[in-house]
Amino acid sequence: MDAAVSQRPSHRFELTDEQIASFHEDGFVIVDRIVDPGLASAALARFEPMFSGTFETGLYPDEWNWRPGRDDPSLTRQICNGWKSDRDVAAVVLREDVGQACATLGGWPGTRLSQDNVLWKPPGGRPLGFHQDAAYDDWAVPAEFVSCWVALDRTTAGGGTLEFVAGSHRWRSWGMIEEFHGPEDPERDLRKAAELEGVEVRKVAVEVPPGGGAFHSGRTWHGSGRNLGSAPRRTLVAHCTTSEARFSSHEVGYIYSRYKRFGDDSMDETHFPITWREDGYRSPFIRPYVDREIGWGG
Ligand SMILES: O=C(O)CCC(=O)C(=O)O
Repeated sequence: MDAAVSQRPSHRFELTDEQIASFHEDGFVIVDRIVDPGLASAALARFEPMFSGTFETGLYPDEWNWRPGRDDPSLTRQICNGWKSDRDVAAVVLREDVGQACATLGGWPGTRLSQDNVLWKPPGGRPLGFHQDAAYDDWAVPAEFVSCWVALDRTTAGGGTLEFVAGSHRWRSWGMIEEFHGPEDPERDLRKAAELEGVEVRKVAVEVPPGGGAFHSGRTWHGSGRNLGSAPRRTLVAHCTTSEARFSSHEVGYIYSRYKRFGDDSMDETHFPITWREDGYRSPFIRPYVDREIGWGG
């Protein structure tokens, strides 16, 4: 597919009132189509080269958590901020309509991308522990997320898809879980949190076609089980926060606080781009970058 054409999909995602109400009720909403399947398959084609270290823009991603030959093949492979390394990933996670939807759900004047995740759970791939995203974001103020999870393959309950715990966005904050990557018991912290709340866990699996997915709150418990199917489960996630977010003046995130300047708590749009704002603003580099008119930092 011509990359430049792939950046201009016909479909523009918009939330319905029912979807917004459902997000506030359950802490998530599942959607059959967020991006064009063509955009999803262009991003999918980048997984092999990225995980084996071929990065289209020349820049390494912020986190590259699985490499062939080095890491356990049964782990779920993860790259964070793949958008800096690859424009087909950027074309999904920097979308204006995704930014607008996250701002609507978060009640924000605009959206900033905090990080993306490029996730690849192979057949037999191990779980990701159930957690709340907000626990991983205390280096920012407010530590608030709305995330857009986009399936690039068809997802099924047995295929290790994402699962949400309905209503868990109303539970207390838990903090980081004991084991995130490949735990034997992915629900260990979740069970303790539910016991503290005195509630039953009601899990809902995200089963969607390529290009479909879900939006969830940073407070909603979620995770995923082993991939018992014969097909890989590959996903992009845009973890979004408010356009007003700033760095915490006292909490240091061991990766993302590297982008904080001394004596300045503002977030640089080069690393935390504004994808949509109610006054029409969007970080100016996004369009020419995604359309390949400029390279990284151009
Ligand atoms: O896709 C998964 O299994 C987990 C994704 C996740 O943790 C997230 O989207 O925040």
